[in-house]
Amino acid sequence: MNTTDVRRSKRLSQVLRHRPESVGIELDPHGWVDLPSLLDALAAHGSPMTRDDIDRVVRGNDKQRFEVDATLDRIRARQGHTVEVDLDLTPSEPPEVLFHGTPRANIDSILASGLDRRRRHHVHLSPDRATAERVGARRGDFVVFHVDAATMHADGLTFWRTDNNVWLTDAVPPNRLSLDD
Ligand code: HQG
Repeated sequence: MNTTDVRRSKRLSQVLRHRPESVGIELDPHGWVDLPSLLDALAAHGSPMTRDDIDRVVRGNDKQRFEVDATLDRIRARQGHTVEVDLDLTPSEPPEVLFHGTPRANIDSILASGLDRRRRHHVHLSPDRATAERVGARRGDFVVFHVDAATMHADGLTFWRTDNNVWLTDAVPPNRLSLDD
């Protein structure tokens, strides 16, 4: 994606996950907004985009962050919201181990109290180490935790997998975490 499309993608993330009111729209209870209204709202608030721009950003997105429903001509973010939405995710059985990349400065706090969801709806976990490294590296020096998802699942804790292969859970207790060597 070129830098203009990256900027468009970030603007869409901000509107569809965090601040729909910044362009005067509301998401429906499942996070959707119809595309003509979104285009009008973006244009009215200084971020004009064409339908082609949106389609290109959705298709070219490195993490497939957005989902377009062609039948109803609407769009939503697949996950990562801070506004209240119900994504209708189906609980799934996780792989034995999941991964979480985080700034090195968080180690002590995470080992003491586990992972919590902070401002998001869920704790986000990665299916492989390389993805967790990319998540951690967003904020500089990082570490990767292994999450004993199999035991958590056996303990009755729920996991959901998004369509773009992010694993979500409510919290990870400290005794189910270990630091990668
Ligand atoms: C940390 C991006 C101290 C947690 C990424 C993380 C991901 C604690 C930060 C997705 C803690 C929250 C999510 C505790 C959690 N003590 N620190 N007890 N519990 N934390 O951004 O997982 O580009 O909300 O380790 O690629 O970093 O937006 O979560 O460092 O997939 O699509 O609190 O966001 O995807 O940070 O990232 P975030 P995250 P997008």
